[in-house]
Amino acid sequence: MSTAPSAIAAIHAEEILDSRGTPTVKATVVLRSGVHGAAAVPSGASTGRQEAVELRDGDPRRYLGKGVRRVVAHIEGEIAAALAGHEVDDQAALDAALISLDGTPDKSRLGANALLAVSMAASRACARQQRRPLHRVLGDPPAYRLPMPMFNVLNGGLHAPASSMDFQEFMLVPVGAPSFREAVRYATETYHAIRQLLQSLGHSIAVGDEGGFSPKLMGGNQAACELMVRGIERAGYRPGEDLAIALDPAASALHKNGRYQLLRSGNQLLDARDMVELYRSWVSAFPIVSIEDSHAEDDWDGFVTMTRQLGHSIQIVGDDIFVTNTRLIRHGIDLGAANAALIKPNQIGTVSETLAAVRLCQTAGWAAVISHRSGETEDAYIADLAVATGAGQIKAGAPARSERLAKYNRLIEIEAELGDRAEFINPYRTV
Ligand code: 2PG
Ligand code: MG
Repeated sequence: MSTAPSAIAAIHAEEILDSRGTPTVKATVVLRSGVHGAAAVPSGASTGRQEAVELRDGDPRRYLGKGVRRVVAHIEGEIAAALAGHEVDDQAALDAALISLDGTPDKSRLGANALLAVSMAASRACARQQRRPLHRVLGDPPAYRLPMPMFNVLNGGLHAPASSMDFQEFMLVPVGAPSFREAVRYATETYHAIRQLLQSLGHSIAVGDEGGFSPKLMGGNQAACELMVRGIERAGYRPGEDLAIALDPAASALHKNGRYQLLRSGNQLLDARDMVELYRSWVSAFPIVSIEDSHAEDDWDGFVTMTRQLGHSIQIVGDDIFVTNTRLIRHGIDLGAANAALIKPNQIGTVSETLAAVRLCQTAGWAAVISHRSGETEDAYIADLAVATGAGQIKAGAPARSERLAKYNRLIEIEAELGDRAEFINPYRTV
């Protein structure tokens, strides 16, 4: 047990609420120096089956069974006792201790939410102790690249059940912007243009879980892409050159009995190859640069076909199929099942494993897209993570709602802090 200033003296936890009004956990790591660091864990709705386990109380008398008092107890009890005296400078050792303390392959005993909250809070405490920004502590060597943002401006699927879109996310990608700050402006002006278009057409401007509009458009998914293009033009930008489109159909949620059911788009029933053909037609009709979860999490063949057919022209991202797990990403690399992975810290449960997933992608020549969850908090941890890893891409929802803006605003701050050293590159030119 170390008595160094950077050794852990105490760990506290709190049951707080996420952006959907669902409980989540926040941990605070206190060092012997008196410095402390806190972090809150997000929560998904369209989760992959192989994600690390998000532990909940299951007590129907509180928060519909979704309370996390057991997680709080695990952090303040077993975890705090085991980590007392651990130095936060060595994140890998700290995370290894958390993983072995839990002792299960899916972190189901103590909860991935318990482990991740502590893992992230410890790295924040470390940054504070070293008086360095979080991205400098997570990134070694120092990284200066700001990520290309993907703004989810039309929400469908599980994030907006009443909308007319089966597909979950229609995102604006400001590929022509010269800086992160300008990227935010391009996308936000377009978001407002889309709002005006919806209003002028008499549609609802209610938003889904990630702040994107969730209207009932005639023509479902395709109409959403058309609306994106019209919005880009109305805002005075050039589709494809200034702003492109990225999609997350989140196809696991559409896959039933071996078929993809597009119930909101004229009741279509498609197989994996039909889906590829649908995407192919869209890629030629719309300025699409990236498609995530084009197929379901267990449809490896569908992903391989998709990558063979379209992987040379666009980015194919795996989310539910890889769940930020190096074992699954490696399998995907071997099969050629994608050319990019979505990276969500709470899918795997510690900071070190998240960093390893990004590194694996980078070594294989894949892209890595750092991502929020649909249930978020004001914690902007992923903004620093995106810069630290040099991942080059982030998705954090619409340019609206504070839990989304916290990430974008933090990146604006980091860009300013980096000054002339900051880099902002269009990552799709190389795909
Ligand atoms: C996704 C995410 C984030 P959720 O599918 O990529 O947008 O959604 O957090 O609900 O899994
Ligand atoms: Mg996804």
